[in-house]
Amino acid sequence: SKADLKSVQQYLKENPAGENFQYFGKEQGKNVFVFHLESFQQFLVDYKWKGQEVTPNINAFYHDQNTIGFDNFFHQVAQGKTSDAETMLENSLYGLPTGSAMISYGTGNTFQAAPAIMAQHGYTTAAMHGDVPSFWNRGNTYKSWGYENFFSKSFYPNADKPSYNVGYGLKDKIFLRDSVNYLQKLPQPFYAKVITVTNHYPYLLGKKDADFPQTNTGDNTVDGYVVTAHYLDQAFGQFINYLKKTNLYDNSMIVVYGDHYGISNNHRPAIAKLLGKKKVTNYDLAMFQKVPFMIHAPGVQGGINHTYGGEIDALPTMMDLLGIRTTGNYMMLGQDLLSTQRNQIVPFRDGNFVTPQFTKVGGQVYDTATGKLMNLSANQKERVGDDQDHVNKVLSLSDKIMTKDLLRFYTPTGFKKVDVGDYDYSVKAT
Ligand code: GP9
Ligand code: MN
Repeated sequence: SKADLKSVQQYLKENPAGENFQYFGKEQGKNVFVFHLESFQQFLVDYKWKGQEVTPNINAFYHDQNTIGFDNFFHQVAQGKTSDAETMLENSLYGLPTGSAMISYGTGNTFQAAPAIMAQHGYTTAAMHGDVPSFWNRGNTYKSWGYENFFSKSFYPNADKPSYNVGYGLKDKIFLRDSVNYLQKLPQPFYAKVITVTNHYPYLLGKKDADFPQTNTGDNTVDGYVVTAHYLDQAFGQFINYLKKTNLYDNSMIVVYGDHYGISNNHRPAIAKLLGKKKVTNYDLAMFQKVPFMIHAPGVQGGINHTYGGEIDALPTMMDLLGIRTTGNYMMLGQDLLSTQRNQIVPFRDGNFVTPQFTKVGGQVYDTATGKLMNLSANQKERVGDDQDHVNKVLSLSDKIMTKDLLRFYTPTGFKKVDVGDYDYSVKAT
């Protein structure tokens, strides 16, 4: 109802994080790539096994002088995994506590998502994925989000060839090689999202593609992770090279993110071995939920940024660089990671959270800086309580927006409502 909408508006008014004028608009008008690293965790960045970097290309990208790399950035998904990561990245709204927002609400709800916003700023928009459009209800959801183009499996030559596929669709190297043909033809500037799949549980890869030694934790579902991550990294490296060859690299802002963990908390002994620890605490597991978020922005000086944030914050950050004002206009629940007025509270979908001071998990509070279990003073208790209230509030507001379809009652200034009838993703016979 309108009253629910008011409570969201009130919250946003009380929790503004303005843009950062040093970054605002620095990437305005550039092409935008959103590169989805499947099941990719931050610990892989600069990680070495048997003396070799697992992901040399992603590492080089992370340390590039024009890349802003975030090292305290967390995934915030629950069961919706990839789909809820996409929902957060492109709407700055949370996924659901159970199930998937794209499946439950992607068809029918009103959204004011990144592709629609970009299209209204003169961008061509496209999503690319080497599987069928019904997976995670992408085929319908992307229309609601205003994607003009969705290149899925049937757009890719020989997509059914067994040697082209593993797990959840086209192998990343083939998928990305063939995606370039479409990207080159898109009218510029464009906003393009590329979703990889090969680095997905159970981390299987044929002999021909496996080019990295397995780890030796003894846990079968874990030890192939670096092998597929390495494959993804090679695919990423090739893709960046295509961009350089086609001159897309220099006039593009490239956003790279990991969607969620690849190794679940059920594998504690293996995680301990990977991290070189005797055993892992709940704190360690919370930190293990960090995923990459990197923005290669040719117009700014890069560096590693230590702010605490998560997937919910990605969109306001991108919009800042692109010169599109969101504060006070869009119903986005995240805060610009580059803003100096951020609250740095990172809610997990189960109500736990991380701040630069406190890591609240499993009913206990750890000191985020040291990882030590805390004996809270009265004052600290109060602060933890306040943070918890904030987390509960923002999650429940997000759920209200999603489950009650509140955005249909509000249209941001300068935004034209999406009409799903405008889009048709079926393959045109050639
Ligand atoms: C499916 C792929 C994997 O298309 O995105 O989804 P996930 O299992 O990671 O949620
Ligand atoms: Mn995923």
